Amino acid sequence: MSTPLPGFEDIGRLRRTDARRGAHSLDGARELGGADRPGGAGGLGGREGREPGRSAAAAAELAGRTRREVGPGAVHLPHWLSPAEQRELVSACRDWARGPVPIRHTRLPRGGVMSVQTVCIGWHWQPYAYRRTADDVNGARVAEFPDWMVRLGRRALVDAYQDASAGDDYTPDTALINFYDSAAKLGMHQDREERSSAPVVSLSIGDSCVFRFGNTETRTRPYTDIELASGDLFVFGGPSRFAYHGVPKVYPGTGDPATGLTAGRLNITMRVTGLT
Ligand code: MD3
Ligand code: FE
Repeated sequence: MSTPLPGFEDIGRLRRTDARRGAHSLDGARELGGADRPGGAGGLGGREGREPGRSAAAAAELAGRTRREVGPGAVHLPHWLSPAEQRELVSACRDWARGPVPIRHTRLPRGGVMSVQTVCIGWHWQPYAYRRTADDVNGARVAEFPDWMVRLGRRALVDAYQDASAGDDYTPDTALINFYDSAAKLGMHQDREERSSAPVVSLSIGDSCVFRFGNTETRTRPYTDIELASGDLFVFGGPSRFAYHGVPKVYPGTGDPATGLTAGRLNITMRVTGLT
């Protein structure tokens, strides 16, 4: 289970970008890519990695990848993150993967080990509770949850729910950063350790995967399988917040190395713990 971290192998050589204070470059996201987003002004494209003249929204439309409400309060917004935002997030996650709490395969209480590797910020999730220190790793206090990520989460709710005030009361205080190598999977589960029913914001970067969105009653059918690709946003609010979900498969080699991830899949989920 001691898989190296494909795409994260140069962790030790990267400078710490999260040490920067104040404005984060992800705050410039509206200028970088806002016009390409659903609900945006409808840009003429020109962003890297795409044919000139075709915006991300137009490309998504052609590929059948457009905003979709998968269940009540569950909204999938393909191509939400620009290539520049994806690179920034990969860089920030690489810094967090180094410490203060190193990324690791979470050990389960009954002896199992997760194939996914996880690092937490804000609060440390350890099956099945949140705490400030990573007592199952190195005992260190986790990195602070940055303000720029709060703002990113608010923007996610505005765009997903197409409501300019949807993010006003949203203050996520933890994120689980999951890294999937080509063999990693996540079984069907609910996220119930948070003492809040605020939405979960999920961002995917790197290889595509099958995301299985189930129901609130059982970990089995009925469920909907959705392909999540690099740059996709998924927001889980309302009744969908407590639905079973999982990741049965990653498609190796489908990510663009320009994100900074040469292999594997990165998923960031922001949450409100309701803890103080
Ligand atoms: C729906 N992560 O970290 S993201 C997790 O891709 C987790 O790494 C998956 O499930 C991943 O707990 C799925 C989508 C997601 C995350 C949290 C949810 C969907 C959710 C919580 C409630 C409902
Ligand atoms: Fe989950």
